[in-house]
Amino acid sequence: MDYTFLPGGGEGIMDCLFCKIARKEIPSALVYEDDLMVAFRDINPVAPVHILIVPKEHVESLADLGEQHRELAGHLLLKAREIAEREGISESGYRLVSNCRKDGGQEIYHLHFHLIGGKRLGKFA
Ligand code: D5M
Repeated sequence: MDYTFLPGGGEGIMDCLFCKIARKEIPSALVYEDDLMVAFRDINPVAPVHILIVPKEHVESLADLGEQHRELAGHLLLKAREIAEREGISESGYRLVSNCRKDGGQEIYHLHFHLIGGKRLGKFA
């Protein structure tokens, strides 16, 4: 199959690191999975809890979400809340953030939310 039509110079479904993690081709510390998403621990945690919430569909960033992703977007948010509860950080609080494109500091061009908590977090830059 020809994936060169995809944005990002051909970097897409086959090459994408988070697609590979979702397909279990690369191991991860998985904390949750269903038909639409996976959640796994960030390899470089910035807090005691640092989990990545990742759709299985290859959407590049928050800026690339469309009307067709309405259900998926809601699902990711509600599951993030559930996972936070399961991780025991719901009462003390946490941060859910998605770095979007260059100025947002996005490194992996597959949509993801960082669920970060377990300590008092500093304010934004
Ligand atoms: O965040 C990308 C995040 O992805 C960053 O916090 C490191 C994390 N990362 C990179 N490779 C892996 C693997 N293999 N497992 C788990 N976590 C990983 P961004 O918002 O794009 O800067």
